[in-house]
Amino acid sequence: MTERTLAIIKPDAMAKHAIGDIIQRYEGAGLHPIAMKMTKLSKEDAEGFYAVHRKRPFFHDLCTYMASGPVVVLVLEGDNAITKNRDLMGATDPKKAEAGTIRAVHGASIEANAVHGSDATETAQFEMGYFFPELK
Ligand code: IDP
Ligand code: MG
Repeated sequence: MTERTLAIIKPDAMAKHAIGDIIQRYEGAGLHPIAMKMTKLSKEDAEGFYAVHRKRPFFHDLCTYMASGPVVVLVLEGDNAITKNRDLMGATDPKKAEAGTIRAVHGASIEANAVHGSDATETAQFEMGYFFPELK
């Protein structure tokens, strides 16, 4: 089933100049960017995006980190895009991520873990609307 998912290349991956490598991995897996922008989130932007995590102990640090440098935000389209991207990303903690996944290759820590990917249909809808309200 053709699906769309939201991905973010996070500040740590941007700082190590991994945009090209990460997008190549998306395209190689059949996840095609249909919308993309480079931007710098404000703390408030990050808080709105991660609102579902507002009660978690790492919420404040996470939002500060996400606002610490530029990011690339993309909508990826492809067959089973949500699950496929989660598989490509690897586990949240890069130390536990399967070898060859984006987080295993590029992630620095459980917080600075290179990429975001939507985890379900509803969250993908919310996240795509958050950054690309014009997308239909
Ligand atoms: P996910 O990105 O793999 O879906 P979530 O549990 O949704 O993981 O957490 C969102 C983001 O919050 C993670 O990608 C990571 O940047 C950060 N995070 C998650 N767990 C921790 C933690 O235990 N300490 C610090 N940051 C965390
Ligand atoms: Mg998540």
